[in-house]
Amino acid sequence: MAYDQNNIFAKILRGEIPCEKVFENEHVLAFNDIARKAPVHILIIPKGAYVSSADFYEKASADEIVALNRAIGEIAKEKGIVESGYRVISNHAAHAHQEVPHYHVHLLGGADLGACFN
Ligand code: DGP
Repeated sequence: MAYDQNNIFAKILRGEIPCEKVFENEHVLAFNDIARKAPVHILIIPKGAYVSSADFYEKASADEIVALNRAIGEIAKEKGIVESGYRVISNHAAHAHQEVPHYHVHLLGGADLGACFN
């Protein structure tokens, strides 16, 4: 699937649409999810143009991959949810109901999220 430059997260990255930014560095932007599913619900995205996790892990540089994964831990620490716990989810394509075709990770926490699989 080709990257769509008009997807909503591309517009956020270009500053065309506002977001509640919680973290930013050279490779990564993170902001609150507009449809919050937990007290902490943050979307962590690479600044590069990657459609989904398969695309990102195939094409991104090691620096980009490390930066995104390290940002998850840094934000969790900043939000004070490392001890209580958190969940990291990334939806890839149709069966996972990925809505926005720019790779993103959901960081959820701040309350008991229930069991993921049972
Ligand atoms: P997914 O199904 O994994 O592609 O989830 C996309 C998430 O993006 C969903 O939880 C809602 C969120 N979202 C969609 N549009 C916007 C937006 O304009 N701003 C923000 N902050 N979040 C958005």
